[in-house]
Amino acid sequence: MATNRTFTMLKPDAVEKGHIGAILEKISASGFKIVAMKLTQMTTKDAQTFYAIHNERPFFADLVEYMTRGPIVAAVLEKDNAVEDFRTLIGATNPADAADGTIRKLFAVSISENAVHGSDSDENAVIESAFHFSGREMF
Ligand code: IDP
Repeated sequence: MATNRTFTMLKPDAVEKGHIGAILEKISASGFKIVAMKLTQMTTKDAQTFYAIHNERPFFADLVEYMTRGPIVAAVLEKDNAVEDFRTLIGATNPADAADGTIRKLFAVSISENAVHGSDSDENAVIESAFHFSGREMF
């Protein structure tokens, strides 16, 4: 059964470019309620653990370097069908393939620096939320 929460990060490129406000506005306007949020920076070990599923991929070292180079906004979002609806809102991994109006189409630089993360399953939403937030930080 689908849960009603997903996990997101506004990635270092989006924060560097000053897009936090615009992206959060789009998330809120799309019906997501923020139930946890913070500005934080991942360590190398954090990023290697968070993206462990990609550790054999050729882009893994660059991904870890990118995700640790500056602050991110981590947040937990609530909405019916949150995981699927948020993946639709952010668009395809490669902004060149992302639909018009999606967050990646509007704000991403490239397939690697693609502005925003969204959990790809309910199970991962729970794991990723717990990676960044304690129970008392989620409302
Ligand atoms: P997703 O973020 O759309 O779920 P994943 O395949 O899980 O996409 O990849 C995780 C992240 O790794 C992407 O968001 C992107 O930052 C990076 N990435 C994925 N594929 C590539 C690639 O082919 N080259 C460089 N970076 C990539």
